[in-house]
Amino acid sequence: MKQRTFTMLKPDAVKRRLTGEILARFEKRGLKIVAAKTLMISDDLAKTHYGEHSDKPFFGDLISYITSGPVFAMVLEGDDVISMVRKMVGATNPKEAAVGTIRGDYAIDTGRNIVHASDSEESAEREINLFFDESEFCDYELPDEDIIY
Ligand code: RTP
Ligand code: MG
Repeated sequence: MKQRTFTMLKPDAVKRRLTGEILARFEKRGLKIVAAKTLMISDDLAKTHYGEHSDKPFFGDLISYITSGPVFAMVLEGDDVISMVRKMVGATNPKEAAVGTIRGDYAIDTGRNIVHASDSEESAEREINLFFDESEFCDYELPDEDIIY
């Protein structure tokens, strides 16, 4: 089932120059980047994006962290891409994330866990619409799609 998911490299990933390396993982897996941009997240956008955590004790730190520098936001497309990217990202606490996952390979601290990915179809639709306009999407065929699928 072809899906789209919202994925974001957090400020620590961008500052540590890991953008290319992490993008390469998604590309090599066969996922298609259909929209992407670097941006500074405003306080309002951060609070809306992470609204489900507004009553958690870590909410303030989470908002400060995600607005502390540029993020690299993207929409990835592929079969069952929502759960696939969550698996590639790994557990929220990088210390518990499996080696081979992005968090398991590049991060140590839950508060600096370098990547976000939508956790459900509802989240994906909400987050994609929050970060991207229709005009920012590219509709194209990859030449090796018949090899990957
Ligand atoms: P994300 O939304 O960023 O992809 O992360 P996630 O689904 O794996 O985890 P979630 O429960 O949605 O939490 C969002 C972010 O809040 C921070 N967090 N800190 N100190 C804590 O116990 C704690 N729990 C969560 C993390 O940065 C997490 O990515
Ligand atoms: Mg989450």
